[in-house]
Amino acid sequence: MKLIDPMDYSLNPLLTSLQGNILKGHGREHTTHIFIHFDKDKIKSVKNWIRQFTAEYVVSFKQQLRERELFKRNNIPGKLFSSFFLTNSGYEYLGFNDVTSKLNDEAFVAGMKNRIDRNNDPVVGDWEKCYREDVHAMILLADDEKGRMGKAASVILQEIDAFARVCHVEYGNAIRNKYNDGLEHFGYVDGISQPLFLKDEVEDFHSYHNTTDNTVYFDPAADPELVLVRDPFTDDPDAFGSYFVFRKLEQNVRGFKNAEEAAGKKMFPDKMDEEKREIIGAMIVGRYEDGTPVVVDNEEGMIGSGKFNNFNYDKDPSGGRCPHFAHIRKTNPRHNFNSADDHLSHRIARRGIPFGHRDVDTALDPEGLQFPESGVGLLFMCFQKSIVNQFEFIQQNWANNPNFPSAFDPFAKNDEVDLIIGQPHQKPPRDYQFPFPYNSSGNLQVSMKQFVTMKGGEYFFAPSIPFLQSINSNE
Ligand code: N7H
Repeated sequence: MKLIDPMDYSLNPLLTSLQGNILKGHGREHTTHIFIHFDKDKIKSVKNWIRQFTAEYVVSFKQQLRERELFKRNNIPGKLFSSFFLTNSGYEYLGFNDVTSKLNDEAFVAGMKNRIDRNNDPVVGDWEKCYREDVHAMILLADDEKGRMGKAASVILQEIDAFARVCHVEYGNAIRNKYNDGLEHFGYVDGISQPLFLKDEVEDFHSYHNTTDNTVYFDPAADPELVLVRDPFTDDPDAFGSYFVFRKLEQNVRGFKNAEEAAGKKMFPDKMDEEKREIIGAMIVGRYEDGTPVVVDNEEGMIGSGKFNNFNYDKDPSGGRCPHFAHIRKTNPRHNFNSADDHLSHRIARRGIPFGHRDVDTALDPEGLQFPESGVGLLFMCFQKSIVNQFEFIQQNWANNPNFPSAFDPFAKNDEVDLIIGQPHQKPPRDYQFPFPYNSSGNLQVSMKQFVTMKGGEYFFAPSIPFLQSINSNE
């Protein structure tokens, strides 16, 4: 496969059979996630409903692209968006007993609860109660109009009631800065760096960054095969699906901000240098709040920062500008450290959205006193071809690993467990070496705890639309 050209008519069968949101985010402001367990002995009703739900609600990638075009040309906003996902036990419930040989991703087959050793997740007993249950399916609803989404959700919940139990419902809500860039709860622009599968998006990247042949430092173009899997449960050769990871990650915003402030005061004790203290958070994330990569600049405010992604770490091998523990450097090193392993193969298509409400904006409470310690965070979601080689690889081999990349490269100083998502074996705090910026040498050693707690989640597959339409209640 190559980059998708939406105007290439020969791709029509692929675009109509693929669910939306996989090759490009749906971009809606609000989401509802309904986790379902089907009732025993209701298989006929379940099968009928899945077919009906698909026809009425599930949005194909073709439809998503058509809505994108309407928005671009006539400013007409998209309608309610919906997708449908099944777990391994969901497939088994539906009577597909050969799932493990056909959808043979080891992680998907086992389910997230049985992979806590891989990801170093908290024990299942510490997950939110609802995530301890055996989930069969998840429905994603997304809309810019919250009321319309709510109405659809209540209709769906009523329908489901006849043959399933709703284990729980989660809600996501985008938060934005003054430039309208999407944020996460620590206050940083999120969703800037993604693998791009559409030809026009790759062209936009080059035009935005004004690249010439010699000035491409990062290539976001990705073969759709990075996230697509031939749907083994239909003969349709153009039917593809994708493995999907869902994780509820709670953020201790106050803890993060206080730690940033305390370390910032140590690095820049002079009150005159107060603004420079933000570099601590930038070194933890790898970007300033506005998106400016810390490897490129040591203060925020770079023009175009909220979309800037044309950089790599080649000129900073030791981590003197952007520490190796920085979240975006850990999760995408933009470099092959191990010649036997292509880092590009581990990329994921991230589709997360913040959850939980908070009243105080980061900029309005610099001391962080009113920030929440719990109840807010990220509904992390991503698509991939292999959960083992993509999400789990990033979590285990890179984020949780205090010796990545120094195990491969002795010049790589200051690596540690990722301070955003790392889940170390030893309980925190751990010592982090923050390099002194502005041409100074040496490091400030700071002991820091983790600020993100995994509350539960599951592994799913987003089946192709032809498969969902073919589920037959007579079989
Ligand atoms: Fe991350 N954060 O606020 O610190 N992430 N992330 N993430 N993340 C990124 O470049 C964040 C999580 C990746 O290509 C940005 O798009 C938070 C998980 C990858 O340069 C910010 C949480 C995993 C990238 C955050 C969280 C990843 C990335 C910068 C959880 C995978 C792209 C914006 C609460 C296992 C790296 C951007 C690249 C970027 C944050 C979770 C992976 C601000 C708060 C679980 C691959």
